[in-house]
Amino acid sequence: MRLTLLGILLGGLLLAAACGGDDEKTTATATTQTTIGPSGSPGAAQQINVTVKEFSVNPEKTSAKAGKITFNVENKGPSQAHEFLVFKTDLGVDELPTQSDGSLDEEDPALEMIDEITEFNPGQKKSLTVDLEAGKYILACNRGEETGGQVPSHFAQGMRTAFTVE
Ligand SMILES: [Cu+2]
Repeated sequence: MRLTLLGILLGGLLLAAACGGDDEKTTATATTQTTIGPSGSPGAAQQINVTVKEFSVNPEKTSAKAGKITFNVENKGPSQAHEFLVFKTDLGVDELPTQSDGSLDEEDPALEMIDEITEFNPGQKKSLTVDLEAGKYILACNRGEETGGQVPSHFAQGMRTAFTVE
């Protein structure tokens, strides 16, 4: 009964959004999110501090509850810029697909790219908020640093760690 009513309500909102002008559309969208959003305080993300450095990715916790998660990532260097990638995959942290230089093959279908913080310098802090469903994830840096014509991958040198969402 309640589901049916909800369906009618949502249908009405969608209809209103489709027929209305921009103002009405905005209102309808906000109402819908309030109705069907996750329980608990909306918008409150779990905060997880992470440090990245040469060469590791170190979250203060290796698991979180499904929903919004904010990774507060600090680059502790000491000397190199790092990035922060969030991938969803069923593969273990040591069985991930790599390219010939040892870097993570980000295009592999076994990986689902969620989001990233692009390269940032030692001493800097950046935050990334993602909405994660239950599953297995990888937190990684996949930067290469040119050295004598080679590009040793940060990923290959250990900048990867498993993260579980329950
Ligand atoms: Cu790195």
